[in-house]
Amino acid sequence: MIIGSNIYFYDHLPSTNSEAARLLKESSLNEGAVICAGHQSAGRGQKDNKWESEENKNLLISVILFPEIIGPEKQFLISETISLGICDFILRHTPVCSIKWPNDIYVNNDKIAGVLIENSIMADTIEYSIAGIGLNINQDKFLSDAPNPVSLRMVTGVTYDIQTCLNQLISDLDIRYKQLLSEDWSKIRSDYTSKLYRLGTWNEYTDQDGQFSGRIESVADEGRLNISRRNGLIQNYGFKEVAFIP
Ligand code: BT5
Repeated sequence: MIIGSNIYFYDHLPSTNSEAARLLKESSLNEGAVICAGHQSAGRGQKDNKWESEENKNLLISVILFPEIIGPEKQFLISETISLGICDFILRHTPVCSIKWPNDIYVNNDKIAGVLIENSIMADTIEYSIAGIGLNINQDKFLSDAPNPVSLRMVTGVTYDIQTCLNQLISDLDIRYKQLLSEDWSKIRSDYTSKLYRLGTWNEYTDQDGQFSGRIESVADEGRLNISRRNGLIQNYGFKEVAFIP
């Protein structure tokens, strides 16, 4: 086992990703170390976004990776690998799970988990990658302005043992990470594509030119999203260049 080789538990932290970065600077951490918190006072999403989580109800973890064989130009593979591991975990408990590009995890039209990957890039290599995961397990009420949160308990009606869920998630992430290390990248890419939220169906989006009707076709190697238009043209988008209209 690589992921979960060491697990560090904290009752409270500002953010597991921030703590992981601090520990990486101060001490040596093994690859696969997992920083885990019962509560975060400053859980982070992309840019200035925040992550809401009621104390001891959910999974809040950061995984330390040293993915030496992945060059910076292939870093989206790390996102794909982590998203797939989370999906594998959710699919143990409920039959539907998809990945809203680039790395929100959905059950039906609701967000059950978010991923914040922070890579440190030195010259031509990824020095380390911190994969932060917030996964809603037993929370029933969300108090932030999150538009569509959902938890596993809200989906299935079951109350889960958080420690058991952590062990299952770690095991599922470990399997996917080994797939990445064995350079089974076409499998990772095809599994990721096949799980894309809204793949192959017509939906509404907005880009810098306004609203349009589009169909998600695929994700390019570097992680850009290919969306076709009614006129047959395919356009590709980077992160934040296109928004999904509910
Ligand atoms: C994410 O960002 O979805 C990545 C969240 C990663 C959180 C984990 S927790 C452990 C680790 N340590 C950290 O400090 N962070 C990571 P983004 O795509 O920017 O989405 C954030 C948005 O999701 C917010 O602005 C809300 O709209 C919504 N949101 C917040 N909390 C949510 C929740 N619990 N469930 C569903 N949606 C939520």
